Amino acid sequence: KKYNVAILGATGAVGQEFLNLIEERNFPFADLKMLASKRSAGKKIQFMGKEYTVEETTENSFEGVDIALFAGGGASKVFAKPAVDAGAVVIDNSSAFRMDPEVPLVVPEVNPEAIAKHKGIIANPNCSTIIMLMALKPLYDVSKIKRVVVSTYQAVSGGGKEAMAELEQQVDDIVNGREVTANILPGAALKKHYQIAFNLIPQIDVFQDNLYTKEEMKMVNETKKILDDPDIRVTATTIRVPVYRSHAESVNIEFEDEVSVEAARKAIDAFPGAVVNDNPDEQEYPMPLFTSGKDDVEVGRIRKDFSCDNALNLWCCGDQIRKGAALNALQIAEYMIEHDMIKK
Ligand code: 11C
Repeated sequence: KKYNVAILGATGAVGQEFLNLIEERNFPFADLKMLASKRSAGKKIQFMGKEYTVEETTENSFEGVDIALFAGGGASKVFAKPAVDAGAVVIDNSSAFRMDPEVPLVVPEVNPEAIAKHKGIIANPNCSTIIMLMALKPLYDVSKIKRVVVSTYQAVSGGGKEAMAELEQQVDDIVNGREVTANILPGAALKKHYQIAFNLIPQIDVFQDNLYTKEEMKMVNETKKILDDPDIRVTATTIRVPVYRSHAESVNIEFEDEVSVEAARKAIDAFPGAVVNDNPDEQEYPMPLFTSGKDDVEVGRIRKDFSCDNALNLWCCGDQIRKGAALNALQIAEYMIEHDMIKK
């Protein structure tokens, strides 16, 4: 069977990665629609030997579409309902529906069973949540997790291709002695912008009343929903770093029972989509430079937390645009196809 697919946000970083992955994974598409905002309408995209013209998204864009892959952003809220009404399954990478109790929030290796409860929309979690959960779930299956303390080192790709271009431009300006400007990070819509090149920005997304950022609270709330564990305690500090496309995270995990380093390594290595890269004798550990462009989330620096009973520290890295966004969404679609869950 082949499916009619629409990509909303086809010209952005996640949209382009959808295309790479569709080709690479031999995704069974029949017709492919490239949708974007009015600004990008008319652009040409070459894909698998064919030229596609980007169309402006309207409420009528989804007639005959079986699977609508939404790359994220504000358009999701506007077009999810029209797409579902037209009969498409929407796999949405934005934060618009993630905490909606009617909408499954899915990492296919972690909670695929949630997909069956969908009513047209399935939400893709935030990238830093996905990457952390790829390391946490195999450990959770060894012993229930009581508490997680996470600090993230997030690539500029999370801010879209404009943020990636901004980092590149700033580095070029600095090394060539030109004046540096900042217009995108920490967020295009925010009132102040800071240089990311040779800097760190301790703000991802907007601040909430509780003094955490929205990104930090996504990690807290989405983790509870995906693990179906309202009692798991999570606290997060999310930082933007001058790295192109892989997010890295330092994670402290407190378990109900003791989990040895060996047991943790074994569980993570046996988990699909996660690999252990942890060999201190050889100075081997995950690094964003080497996980970029790859599908697997790498986990290393696994060690006992001597300051707390039943606790481990680890470090994980994963490509934000792949497993953190487009790959996870496409895997949801593949799971649904495999289980004959897409109406034709
Ligand atoms: C970042 N995590 O790194 C964000 C990007 O809720 O899907 C993705 C935002 C989201 O900036």
